[in-house]
Amino acid sequence: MMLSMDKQPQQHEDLNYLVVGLGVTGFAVASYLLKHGYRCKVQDNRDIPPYMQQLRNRFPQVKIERQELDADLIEWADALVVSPGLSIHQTRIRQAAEMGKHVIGDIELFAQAVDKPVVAITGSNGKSTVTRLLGDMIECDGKRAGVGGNIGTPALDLLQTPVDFYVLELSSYQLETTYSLQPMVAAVLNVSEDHLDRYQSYTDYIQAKLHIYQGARVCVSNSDDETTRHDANDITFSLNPEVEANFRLIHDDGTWLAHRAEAWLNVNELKISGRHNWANCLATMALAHEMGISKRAIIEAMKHFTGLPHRSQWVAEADGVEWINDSKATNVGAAKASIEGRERPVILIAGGQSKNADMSVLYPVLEQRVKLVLLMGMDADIIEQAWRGATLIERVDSMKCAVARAYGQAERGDCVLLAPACASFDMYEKFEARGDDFMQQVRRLLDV
Ligand code: UMA
Ligand code: ADP
Repeated sequence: MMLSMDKQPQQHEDLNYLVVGLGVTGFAVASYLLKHGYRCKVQDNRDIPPYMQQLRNRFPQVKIERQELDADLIEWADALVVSPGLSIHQTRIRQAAEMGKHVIGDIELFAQAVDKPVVAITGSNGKSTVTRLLGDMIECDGKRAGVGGNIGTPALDLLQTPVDFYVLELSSYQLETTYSLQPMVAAVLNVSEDHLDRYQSYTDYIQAKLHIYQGARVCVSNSDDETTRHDANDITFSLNPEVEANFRLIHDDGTWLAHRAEAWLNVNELKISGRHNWANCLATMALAHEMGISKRAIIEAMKHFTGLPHRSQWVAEADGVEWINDSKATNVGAAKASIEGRERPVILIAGGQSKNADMSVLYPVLEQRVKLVLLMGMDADIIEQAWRGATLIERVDSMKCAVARAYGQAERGDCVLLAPACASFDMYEKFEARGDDFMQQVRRLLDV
Protein backbone atom coordinates (compact mmCIF):
# COMPACT_ATOMS: atom_id res chain seq x y z
CA MET A 1 0.00 0.00 0.00
CA MET A 2 1.26 3.51 -0.80
CA LEU A 3 1.73 5.95 2.02
CA SER A 4 -0.93 8.59 1.44
CA MET A 5 0.66 11.77 0.22
CA ASP A 6 -0.90 13.16 -2.91
CA LYS A 7 1.13 16.27 -3.44
CA GLN A 8 4.86 16.34 -2.99
CA PRO A 9 6.75 19.59 -2.42
CA GLN A 10 8.75 20.71 -5.41
CA GLN A 11 12.49 20.69 -4.80
CA HIS A 12 13.43 23.59 -2.65
CA GLU A 13 16.55 24.84 -0.95
CA ASP A 14 14.64 25.40 2.28
CA LEU A 15 14.01 21.67 2.67
CA ASN A 16 16.22 19.30 4.65
CA TYR A 17 16.63 16.08 2.68
CA LEU A 18 17.54 12.85 4.44
CA VAL A 19 18.88 10.31 1.96
CA VAL A 20 18.03 6.88 3.40
CA GLY A 21 20.41 4.19 2.09
CA LEU A 22 23.78 4.61 0.38
CA GLY A 23 23.77 2.07 -2.43
CA VAL A 24 23.90 3.13 -6.07
CA THR A 25 20.55 4.95 -5.67
CA GLY A 26 21.54 6.80 -2.49
CA PHE A 27 24.78 7.85 -4.16
CA ALA A 28 22.90 9.26 -7.17
CA VAL A 29 20.35 11.02 -4.95
CA ALA A 30 22.94 12.59 -2.63
CA SER A 31 25.09 13.67 -5.60
CA TYR A 32 22.09 15.23 -7.29
CA LEU A 33 20.97 17.11 -4.17
CA LEU A 34 24.44 18.34 -3.23
CA LYS A 35 25.21 19.40 -6.80
CA HIS A 36 22.09 21.55 -6.77
CA GLY A 37 22.99 23.09 -3.43
CA TYR A 38 20.23 21.40 -1.42
CA ARG A 39 20.80 20.57 2.24
CA CYS A 40 21.13 16.86 2.80
CA LYS A 41 22.38 14.16 5.15
CA VAL A 42 22.84 10.53 4.24
CA GLN A 43 21.93 7.63 6.54
CA ASP A 44 22.81 3.96 6.13
CA ASN A 45 22.79 1.30 8.85
CA ARG A 46 25.81 -0.61 7.52
CA ASP A 47 29.36 -0.19 8.87
CA ILE A 48 30.66 0.49 5.38
CA PRO A 49 27.88 1.55 3.03
CA PRO A 50 28.74 0.54 -0.55
CA TYR A 51 29.10 4.07 -1.97
CA MET A 52 30.49 5.83 1.09
CA GLN A 53 33.97 6.40 -0.31
CA GLN A 54 32.80 7.56 -3.73
CA LEU A 55 30.43 10.07 -2.12
CA ARG A 56 33.13 11.37 0.22
CA ASN A 57 35.55 11.71 -2.69
CA ARG A 58 33.07 13.76 -4.65
CA PHE A 59 31.65 15.80 -1.77
CA PRO A 60 34.15 15.84 1.14
CA GLN A 61 31.79 17.95 3.30
CA VAL A 62 28.88 15.49 3.07
CA LYS A 63 27.37 14.24 6.35
CA ILE A 64 27.08 10.45 6.36
CA GLU A 65 25.34 8.94 9.37
CA ARG A 66 26.30 5.28 9.75
CA GLN A 67 23.58 4.29 12.19
CA GLU A 68 19.98 3.18 12.39
CA LEU A 69 17.36 5.66 11.27
CA ASP A 70 16.47 7.38 14.54
CA ALA A 71 14.14 10.06 15.89
CA ASP A 72 16.78 12.82 15.73
CA LEU A 73 17.46 12.27 12.05
CA ILE A 74 13.77 12.16 11.28
CA GLU A 75 13.19 15.29 13.33
CA TRP A 76 15.86 17.11 11.28
CA ALA A 77 14.40 16.05 7.91
CA ASP A 78 11.59 17.59 5.90
CA ALA A 79 11.79 14.89 3.24
CA LEU A 80 13.14 11.31 3.37
CA VAL A 81 14.44 10.04 0.05
CA VAL A 82 14.30 6.29 0.60
CA SER A 83 16.30 3.78 -1.46
CA PRO A 84 14.24 1.06 -3.17
CA GLY A 85 15.91 -1.78 -1.27
CA LEU A 86 14.40 -0.46 1.98
CA SER A 87 10.75 -0.93 2.86
CA ILE A 88 8.75 2.25 3.44
CA HIS A 89 6.58 0.18 5.78
CA GLN A 90 9.27 -0.13 8.43
CA THR A 91 8.23 1.51 11.68
CA ARG A 92 10.53 4.54 11.57
CA ILE A 93 9.54 5.52 8.06
CA ARG A 94 5.86 5.07 8.80
CA GLN A 95 6.27 7.27 11.87
CA ALA A 96 8.03 9.90 9.79
CA ALA A 97 5.12 9.93 7.32
CA GLU A 98 2.65 10.23 10.19
CA MET A 99 4.63 13.26 11.44
CA GLY A 100 4.05 14.89 8.05
CA LYS A 101 7.51 14.23 6.62
CA HIS A 102 7.55 13.60 2.89
CA VAL A 103 8.60 10.08 1.97
CA ILE A 104 9.78 9.92 -1.61
CA GLY A 105 12.26 8.03 -3.81
CA ASP A 106 14.80 8.86 -6.49
CA ILE A 107 12.20 8.58 -9.26
CA GLU A 108 10.09 11.29 -7.58
CA LEU A 109 13.06 13.67 -7.61
CA PHE A 110 13.67 12.72 -11.24
CA ALA A 111 9.99 13.34 -12.11
CA GLN A 112 10.11 16.80 -10.55
CA ALA A 113 13.16 17.76 -12.60
CA VAL A 114 12.69 16.08 -15.98
CA ASP A 115 11.85 18.20 -19.02
CA LYS A 116 11.76 15.57 -21.80
CA PRO A 117 9.20 12.82 -22.48
CA VAL A 118 9.47 9.75 -20.28
CA VAL A 119 8.42 6.18 -21.08
CA ALA A 120 7.87 4.08 -17.96
CA ILE A 121 7.96 0.28 -17.95
CA THR A 122 7.09 -2.15 -15.20
CA GLY A 123 5.87 -5.74 -14.84
CA SER A 124 7.05 -8.85 -13.04
CA ASN A 125 9.15 -10.03 -15.98
CA GLY A 126 10.57 -8.72 -19.23
CA LYS A 127 11.16 -5.16 -17.99
CA SER A 128 14.88 -4.97 -18.77
CA THR A 129 14.46 -6.63 -22.15
CA VAL A 130 11.71 -4.20 -23.19
CA THR A 131 13.53 -1.19 -21.74
CA ARG A 132 16.79 -1.97 -23.57
CA LEU A 133 15.03 -2.86 -26.84
CA LEU A 134 13.01 0.37 -26.75
CA GLY A 135 16.25 2.32 -26.23
CA ASP A 136 17.65 0.60 -29.32
CA MET A 137 14.56 1.46 -31.38
CA ILE A 138 14.84 5.13 -30.43
CA GLU A 139 18.53 5.21 -31.38
CA CYS A 140 17.81 3.37 -34.65
CA ASP A 141 15.45 6.22 -35.43
CA GLY A 142 18.29 8.73 -35.06
CA LYS A 143 17.15 10.03 -31.66
CA ARG A 144 18.88 9.98 -28.27
CA ALA A 145 17.58 7.79 -25.44
CA GLY A 146 18.44 7.95 -21.74
CA VAL A 147 17.87 4.38 -20.52
CA GLY A 148 17.91 3.60 -16.79
CA GLY A 149 16.05 3.01 -13.55
CA ASN A 150 15.85 -0.49 -12.09
CA ILE A 151 17.82 -1.79 -15.09
CA GLY A 152 20.95 -0.31 -13.48
CA THR A 153 21.74 3.36 -14.11
CA PRO A 154 19.87 5.46 -11.52
CA ALA A 155 17.36 7.75 -13.21
CA LEU A 156 18.86 10.93 -11.73
CA ASP A 157 22.22 10.16 -13.36
CA LEU A 158 20.51 10.22 -16.76
CA LEU A 159 19.73 13.92 -16.35
CA GLN A 160 23.39 14.77 -16.90
CA THR A 161 23.32 13.95 -20.63
CA PRO A 162 21.02 15.63 -23.16
CA VAL A 163 18.52 13.20 -24.71
CA ASP A 164 15.24 13.22 -26.65
CA PHE A 165 13.48 10.59 -24.52
CA TYR A 166 13.95 8.87 -21.20
CA VAL A 167 13.16 5.16 -20.95
CA LEU A 168 12.78 4.00 -17.35
CA GLU A 169 12.45 0.49 -16.00
CA LEU A 170 10.59 0.88 -12.70
CA SER A 171 10.28 -1.69 -9.93
CA SER A 172 7.29 -1.89 -7.61
CA TYR A 173 9.58 -0.51 -4.89
CA GLN A 174 10.40 2.57 -6.95
CA LEU A 175 6.76 3.13 -7.90
CA GLU A 176 5.72 3.14 -4.23
CA THR A 177 7.61 6.37 -3.61
CA THR A 178 6.78 8.15 -6.89
CA TYR A 179 3.94 10.65 -7.17
CA SER A 180 4.59 13.25 -9.88
CA LEU A 181 5.71 11.17 -12.86
CA GLN A 182 3.66 11.84 -15.99
CA PRO A 183 4.89 9.37 -18.58
CA MET A 184 4.03 9.93 -22.23
CA VAL A 185 3.53 6.13 -22.34
CA ALA A 186 3.49 3.62 -19.48
CA ALA A 187 3.31 -0.17 -19.57
CA VAL A 188 2.65 -3.00 -17.14
CA LEU A 189 3.96 -6.00 -19.10
CA ASN A 190 2.61 -8.83 -16.92
CA VAL A 191 2.07 -9.62 -13.26
CA SER A 192 2.98 -12.78 -11.40
CA GLU A 193 4.01 -13.44 -7.81
CA ASP A 194 7.21 -11.77 -6.68
CA HIS A 195 8.58 -9.92 -3.67
CA LEU A 196 5.97 -11.38 -1.31
CA ASP A 197 8.59 -11.17 1.42
CA ARG A 198 8.09 -7.40 1.30
CA TYR A 199 4.39 -7.00 0.53
CA GLN A 200 1.63 -7.95 2.91
CA SER A 201 -0.35 -9.45 0.06
CA TYR A 202 -0.20 -10.12 -3.66
CA THR A 203 -2.86 -7.39 -4.07
CA ASP A 204 -0.51 -4.81 -2.54
CA TYR A 205 2.20 -5.82 -4.99
CA ILE A 206 -0.22 -5.48 -7.93
CA GLN A 207 -1.37 -2.06 -6.69
CA ALA A 208 2.22 -0.84 -6.56
CA LYS A 209 2.74 -1.93 -10.17
CA LEU A 210 -0.50 -0.39 -11.49
CA HIS A 211 0.46 2.92 -9.94
CA ILE A 212 2.62 3.47 -13.05
CA TYR A 213 -0.52 4.35 -15.05
CA GLN A 214 -1.34 7.31 -12.81
CA GLY A 215 -0.64 10.47 -14.82
CA ALA A 216 0.28 8.54 -18.00
CA ARG A 217 -0.92 9.94 -21.33
CA VAL A 218 -1.10 6.49 -22.95
CA CYS A 219 -1.31 3.15 -21.13
CA VAL A 220 -0.02 -0.05 -22.74
CA SER A 221 -1.40 -3.28 -21.29
CA ASN A 222 -1.24 -7.00 -21.97
CA SER A 223 -4.54 -8.46 -23.20
CA ASP A 224 -3.37 -11.92 -22.08
CA ASP A 225 -3.08 -10.70 -18.48
CA GLU A 226 -6.22 -8.95 -17.25
CA THR A 227 -4.39 -7.68 -14.15
CA THR A 228 -2.33 -5.29 -16.30
CA ARG A 229 -5.38 -3.53 -17.75
CA HIS A 230 -5.97 0.17 -17.05
CA ASP A 231 -9.11 1.02 -19.02
CA ALA A 232 -10.85 0.73 -22.39
CA ASN A 233 -8.46 3.23 -24.00
CA ASP A 234 -5.40 1.04 -23.45
CA ILE A 235 -3.09 0.24 -26.34
CA THR A 236 -2.87 -3.54 -26.09
CA PHE A 237 -0.66 -6.43 -27.09
CA SER A 238 -1.37 -10.16 -27.14
CA LEU A 239 0.15 -13.47 -28.15
CA ASN A 240 -3.32 -14.77 -28.96
CA PRO A 241 -4.13 -14.16 -32.66
CA GLU A 242 -7.86 -14.46 -31.85
CA VAL A 243 -7.73 -11.43 -29.55
CA GLU A 244 -8.43 -7.95 -30.98
CA ALA A 245 -5.22 -6.39 -29.70
CA ASN A 246 -3.39 -3.45 -31.32
CA PHE A 247 -0.14 -5.43 -31.46
CA ARG A 248 -0.48 -9.18 -31.94
CA LEU A 249 0.63 -12.32 -33.73
CA ILE A 250 -0.51 -13.27 -37.20
CA HIS A 251 -0.09 -16.84 -38.48
CA ASP A 252 0.28 -16.61 -42.25
CA ASP A 253 3.06 -18.63 -43.82
CA GLY A 254 4.92 -18.46 -40.51
CA THR A 255 4.37 -16.42 -37.35
CA TRP A 256 4.52 -12.64 -37.60
CA LEU A 257 4.69 -9.78 -35.14
CA ALA A 258 1.95 -7.47 -36.36
CA HIS A 259 0.27 -4.12 -35.90
CA ARG A 260 -3.41 -4.99 -36.23
CA ALA A 261 -3.72 -6.75 -39.63
CA GLU A 262 -0.32 -5.56 -40.86
CA ALA A 263 2.53 -8.09 -40.52
CA TRP A 264 5.77 -6.33 -39.51
CA LEU A 265 8.38 -9.01 -38.79
CA ASN A 266 8.58 -12.80 -39.01
CA VAL A 267 9.62 -14.23 -35.64
CA ASN A 268 12.30 -16.30 -37.42
CA GLU A 269 14.17 -13.05 -37.97
CA LEU A 270 14.52 -12.44 -34.22
CA LYS A 271 17.77 -13.37 -32.50
CA ILE A 272 16.05 -13.81 -29.12
CA SER A 273 14.01 -16.95 -28.49
CA GLY A 274 10.90 -18.05 -26.62
CA ARG A 275 7.28 -16.94 -26.83
CA HIS A 276 7.81 -14.66 -23.83
CA ASN A 277 10.24 -12.69 -25.98
CA TRP A 278 7.63 -12.38 -28.74
CA ALA A 279 5.39 -10.79 -26.08
CA ASN A 280 8.26 -8.49 -25.10
CA CYS A 281 8.70 -7.46 -28.75
CA LEU A 282 4.98 -6.76 -29.20
CA ALA A 283 4.97 -4.63 -26.03
CA THR A 284 8.00 -2.69 -27.23
CA MET A 285 6.45 -2.17 -30.66
CA ALA A 286 3.39 -0.71 -28.93
CA LEU A 287 5.47 1.67 -26.80
CA ALA A 288 7.65 2.80 -29.70
CA HIS A 289 4.70 3.27 -32.05
CA GLU A 290 2.92 5.46 -29.49
CA MET A 291 6.09 7.55 -29.16
CA GLY A 292 6.16 8.17 -32.91
CA ILE A 293 9.20 6.00 -33.64
CA SER A 294 9.27 4.91 -37.29
CA LYS A 295 8.22 1.42 -38.31
CA ARG A 296 11.55 1.02 -40.08
CA ALA A 297 13.53 1.70 -36.89
CA ILE A 298 11.27 -0.55 -34.81
CA ILE A 299 11.81 -3.49 -37.16
CA GLU A 300 15.52 -2.83 -37.60
CA ALA A 301 16.14 -2.77 -33.83
CA MET A 302 14.21 -6.00 -33.27
CA LYS A 303 16.18 -7.78 -36.00
CA HIS A 304 19.50 -6.85 -34.41
CA PHE A 305 18.63 -7.29 -30.73
CA THR A 306 20.61 -10.19 -29.26
CA GLY A 307 19.16 -9.96 -25.74
CA LEU A 308 20.78 -9.09 -22.43
CA PRO A 309 23.31 -11.20 -20.53
CA HIS A 310 21.88 -13.67 -17.96
CA ARG A 311 18.51 -13.80 -19.77
CA SER A 312 18.26 -17.14 -21.62
CA GLN A 313 21.90 -16.57 -22.56
CA TRP A 314 23.46 -19.32 -24.66
CA VAL A 315 26.65 -20.54 -22.96
CA ALA A 316 27.83 -23.63 -24.85
CA GLU A 317 26.86 -26.71 -26.84
CA ALA A 318 28.94 -29.84 -26.30
CA ASP A 319 28.20 -33.50 -27.04
CA GLY A 320 24.74 -32.48 -28.22
CA VAL A 321 23.90 -30.81 -24.87
CA GLU A 322 22.96 -27.12 -24.77
CA TRP A 323 23.84 -25.00 -21.70
CA ILE A 324 21.74 -21.88 -21.02
CA ASN A 325 22.18 -19.19 -18.36
CA ASP A 326 18.90 -17.57 -17.25
CA SER A 327 20.08 -16.43 -13.84
CA LYS A 328 17.70 -13.45 -14.15
CA ALA A 329 14.77 -15.87 -13.86
CA THR A 330 14.42 -14.82 -10.21
CA ASN A 331 10.71 -15.63 -9.75
CA VAL A 332 8.26 -18.38 -10.69
CA GLY A 333 6.76 -16.54 -13.68
CA ALA A 334 10.18 -16.01 -15.25
CA ALA A 335 11.30 -19.59 -14.62
CA LYS A 336 8.09 -20.93 -16.17
CA ALA A 337 8.56 -18.83 -19.32
CA SER A 338 12.20 -19.80 -19.43
CA ILE A 339 11.52 -23.57 -19.28
CA GLU A 340 8.66 -23.26 -21.79
CA GLY A 341 10.97 -21.36 -24.11
CA ARG A 342 13.32 -24.36 -24.48
CA GLU A 343 12.64 -26.84 -27.21
CA ARG A 344 14.58 -29.71 -25.60
CA PRO A 345 14.11 -31.79 -22.43
CA VAL A 346 15.48 -29.73 -19.54
CA ILE A 347 17.82 -30.42 -16.65
CA LEU A 348 17.01 -27.50 -14.38
CA ILE A 349 19.35 -25.86 -11.89
CA ALA A 350 17.17 -23.93 -9.43
CA GLY A 351 16.84 -22.60 -5.89
CA GLY A 352 17.89 -19.69 -3.70
CA GLN A 353 15.61 -17.25 -1.87
CA SER A 354 12.01 -17.97 -2.79
CA LYS A 355 10.69 -14.64 -1.44
CA ASN A 356 7.59 -16.44 -0.03
CA ALA A 357 6.30 -17.22 -3.52
CA ASP A 358 4.03 -20.17 -4.17
CA MET A 359 6.56 -22.46 -5.83
CA SER A 360 3.94 -25.09 -6.72
CA VAL A 361 2.96 -22.89 -9.67
CA LEU A 362 5.85 -24.56 -11.50
CA TYR A 363 4.63 -28.12 -10.84
CA PRO A 364 2.91 -28.70 -14.24
CA VAL A 365 5.78 -27.36 -16.32
CA LEU A 366 8.30 -29.41 -14.33
CA GLU A 367 6.18 -32.48 -14.89
CA GLN A 368 5.97 -31.90 -18.64
CA ARG A 369 9.36 -30.47 -19.56
CA VAL A 370 11.97 -31.14 -16.88
CA LYS A 371 13.71 -34.52 -16.46
CA LEU A 372 15.80 -33.58 -13.44
CA VAL A 373 15.95 -30.67 -10.99
CA LEU A 374 19.23 -29.89 -9.26
CA LEU A 375 18.19 -27.87 -6.26
CA MET A 376 20.31 -25.65 -4.06
CA GLY A 377 20.14 -22.61 -1.79
CA MET A 378 18.42 -21.37 1.32
CA ASP A 379 14.84 -22.37 0.53
CA ALA A 380 15.62 -25.79 -0.97
CA ASP A 381 13.49 -27.59 1.67
CA ILE A 382 10.35 -25.57 0.96
CA ILE A 383 10.88 -25.84 -2.78
CA GLU A 384 11.46 -29.58 -2.69
CA GLN A 385 8.22 -29.99 -0.79
CA ALA A 386 6.30 -27.98 -3.39
CA TRP A 387 7.82 -29.87 -6.34
CA ARG A 388 7.95 -33.42 -4.92
CA GLY A 389 6.44 -35.88 -7.39
CA ALA A 390 6.62 -33.58 -10.42
CA THR A 391 9.98 -34.91 -11.55
CA LEU A 392 13.28 -36.21 -10.21
CA ILE A 393 14.85 -33.84 -7.67
CA GLU A 394 18.40 -33.97 -6.33
CA ARG A 395 19.99 -31.62 -3.81
CA VAL A 396 23.35 -30.00 -4.50
CA ASP A 397 25.27 -27.62 -2.27
CA SER A 398 27.11 -25.47 -4.80
CA MET A 399 27.00 -24.34 -8.40
CA LYS A 400 30.10 -26.43 -9.05
CA CYS A 401 28.31 -29.58 -7.87
CA ALA A 402 25.18 -28.66 -9.84
CA VAL A 403 27.12 -28.26 -13.07
CA ALA A 404 29.13 -31.46 -12.51
CA ARG A 405 25.98 -33.45 -11.76
CA ALA A 406 24.17 -31.99 -14.79
CA TYR A 407 27.13 -32.93 -16.94
CA GLY A 408 26.99 -36.49 -15.63
CA GLN A 409 23.25 -36.84 -16.22
CA ALA A 410 22.69 -34.97 -19.51
CA GLU A 411 22.11 -36.93 -22.70
CA ARG A 412 22.50 -35.81 -26.29
CA GLY A 413 19.53 -33.54 -27.16
CA ASP A 414 19.08 -32.19 -23.61
CA CYS A 415 19.33 -28.62 -22.36
CA VAL A 416 20.89 -27.74 -19.01
CA LEU A 417 19.14 -24.59 -17.86
CA LEU A 418 19.96 -22.31 -14.94
CA ALA A 419 16.57 -20.70 -14.20
CA PRO A 420 16.48 -20.57 -10.40
CA ALA A 421 12.96 -19.11 -9.80
CA CYS A 422 14.58 -17.45 -6.78
CA ALA A 423 16.70 -14.48 -5.79
CA SER A 424 20.42 -15.14 -5.47
CA PHE A 425 21.27 -13.18 -2.33
CA ASP A 426 21.66 -16.24 -0.07
CA MET A 427 24.71 -17.37 -2.07
CA TYR A 428 25.77 -14.43 -4.25
CA GLU A 429 25.99 -10.67 -4.23
CA LYS A 430 23.59 -10.43 -7.18
CA PHE A 431 22.05 -12.47 -9.99
CA GLU A 432 24.89 -11.53 -12.36
CA ALA A 433 27.42 -13.18 -10.01
CA ARG A 434 25.32 -16.36 -9.95
CA GLY A 435 25.15 -16.41 -13.76
CA ASP A 436 28.89 -15.75 -14.05
CA ASP A 437 29.63 -18.61 -11.64
CA PHE A 438 27.45 -20.97 -13.69
CA MET A 439 29.10 -19.97 -16.97
CA GLN A 440 32.57 -20.25 -15.51
CA GLN A 441 31.87 -23.75 -14.13
CA VAL A 442 30.40 -24.85 -17.45
CA ARG A 443 33.28 -23.51 -19.51
CA ARG A 444 35.86 -25.00 -17.17
CA LEU A 445 34.20 -28.41 -17.26
CA LEU A 446 33.67 -28.45 -21.02
CA ASP A 447 37.00 -26.76 -21.69
CA VAL A 448 35.43 -24.24 -24.09
N1 UMA B 1 20.52 -1.78 2.64
C1 UMA B 1 20.84 -1.93 3.96
N2 UMA B 1 20.94 -0.83 4.74
C2 UMA B 1 20.73 0.42 4.27
C3 UMA B 1 20.43 0.59 2.93
C4 UMA B 1 20.32 -0.54 2.12
O1 UMA B 1 21.04 -3.04 4.42
O2 UMA B 1 20.83 1.37 5.07
C5 UMA B 1 20.38 -2.97 1.78
C6 UMA B 1 18.95 -3.18 1.29
O3 UMA B 1 18.17 -3.84 2.23
C7 UMA B 1 19.17 -3.98 0.02
C8 UMA B 1 20.54 -3.51 -0.47
O4 UMA B 1 21.11 -2.78 0.59
O5 UMA B 1 19.27 -5.36 0.31
C9 UMA B 1 20.44 -2.63 -1.71
O6 UMA B 1 19.45 -1.66 -1.53
P1 UMA B 1 19.51 -0.23 -2.24
O7 UMA B 1 18.18 0.39 -2.13
O8 UMA B 1 20.70 0.52 -1.76
O9 UMA B 1 19.72 -0.68 -3.75
P2 UMA B 1 20.62 0.04 -4.86
O10 UMA B 1 22.00 -0.49 -4.77
O11 UMA B 1 20.42 1.49 -4.82
O12 UMA B 1 19.95 -0.57 -6.20
C10 UMA B 1 18.61 -0.18 -6.53
C11 UMA B 1 17.86 -1.41 -7.00
N3 UMA B 1 17.87 -2.43 -5.94
C12 UMA B 1 16.76 -2.79 -5.30
O13 UMA B 1 15.68 -2.33 -5.54
C13 UMA B 1 16.91 -3.84 -4.23
C14 UMA B 1 18.52 -1.95 -8.27
O14 UMA B 1 17.70 -3.00 -8.79
C15 UMA B 1 18.56 -0.85 -9.32
O15 UMA B 1 19.28 -1.34 -10.45
C16 UMA B 1 19.26 0.38 -8.75
O16 UMA B 1 18.62 0.80 -7.54
C17 UMA B 1 19.20 1.57 -9.72
O17 UMA B 1 17.89 2.03 -9.92
C18 UMA B 1 18.19 -4.34 -8.58
C19 UMA B 1 17.07 -5.20 -8.04
O18 UMA B 1 17.34 -6.28 -7.53
C20 UMA B 1 18.61 -4.92 -9.93
N4 UMA B 1 15.79 -4.78 -8.17
C21 UMA B 1 14.66 -5.59 -7.75
C22 UMA B 1 14.29 -6.56 -8.87
O19 UMA B 1 14.56 -6.27 -10.06
O20 UMA B 1 13.66 -7.60 -8.55
C23 UMA B 1 13.47 -4.68 -7.48
P1 ADP C 1 12.97 -8.09 -15.54
O1 ADP C 1 13.79 -6.87 -15.78
O2 ADP C 1 11.51 -7.79 -15.39
O3 ADP C 1 13.50 -9.00 -14.50
P2 ADP C 1 14.21 -9.33 -17.89
O4 ADP C 1 13.94 -8.77 -19.23
O5 ADP C 1 15.51 -9.05 -17.27
O6 ADP C 1 13.01 -8.91 -16.92
O7 ADP C 1 14.00 -10.89 -17.94
C1 ADP C 1 14.21 -11.66 -16.77
C2 ADP C 1 13.75 -13.08 -16.96
O8 ADP C 1 12.33 -13.14 -17.00
C3 ADP C 1 14.20 -13.69 -18.28
O9 ADP C 1 15.44 -14.25 -18.16
C4 ADP C 1 13.12 -14.72 -18.57
O10 ADP C 1 13.37 -15.89 -17.83
C5 ADP C 1 11.86 -14.07 -17.97
N1 ADP C 1 11.02 -13.29 -18.90
C6 ADP C 1 11.40 -12.30 -19.75
N2 ADP C 1 10.33 -11.79 -20.38
C7 ADP C 1 9.25 -12.45 -19.91
C8 ADP C 1 7.83 -12.35 -20.14
N3 ADP C 1 7.35 -11.47 -20.99
N4 ADP C 1 7.03 -13.20 -19.45
C9 ADP C 1 7.52 -14.09 -18.56
N5 ADP C 1 8.84 -14.22 -18.30
C10 ADP C 1 9.69 -13.40 -18.96
